[in-house]
Amino acid sequence: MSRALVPGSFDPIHNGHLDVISRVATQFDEVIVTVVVNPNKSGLFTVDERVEMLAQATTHLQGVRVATWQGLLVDFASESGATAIVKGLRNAADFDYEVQMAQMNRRLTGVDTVFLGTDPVHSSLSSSLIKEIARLGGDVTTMVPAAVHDRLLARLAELS
Ligand code: COD
Repeated sequence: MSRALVPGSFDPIHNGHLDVISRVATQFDEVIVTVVVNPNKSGLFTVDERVEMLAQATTHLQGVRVATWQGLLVDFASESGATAIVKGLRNAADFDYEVQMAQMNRRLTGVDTVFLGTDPVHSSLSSSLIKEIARLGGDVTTMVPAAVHDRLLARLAELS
């Protein structure tokens, strides 16, 4: 059985993430979307909320499950039996950052990273820009799943 990890902060999941996850799900028997917990960084959403939104947004995708991990991602790959880490690339800056991490991960345990070029429709999307636009009153309805949109506006309203 082929198994891949798709890691990220997912604070929150957006349509670029979802596109990558959907495409990976057609290539591997099992895909573990992994919310990587950074104890030094607090997000807009808690880890549990991010997991919930990811699970909801990927419920239609066969073989996709959601997990959390704190620590070296390669250790989770070994523990879960995943043979690949999959990353979406938006641009050259993503490539420069990701390729070094991919080389280091391969050096650590031999796990390979597979890159998927983003669909151009989604290449301007990032969770931080989406949060900023929504915070400033912009329309992000085409950028995130509908349920995430509702939760995003509700969370920002709570904080204002
Ligand atoms: N289209 C396609 N893909 C996208 C888009 C988009 N519009 N936006 C983001 N992505 C991809 C990115 O390639 C990213 O890898 C992934 O989706 C998740 O994005 P984010 O923004 O939720 O997550 P990041 O960038 O904050 O996550 C960074 C990781 C947590 C994945 C990374 O730091 C990591 O792998 N950490 C593990 C800890 C570890 O092992 N460190 C040692 C490394 S050598």
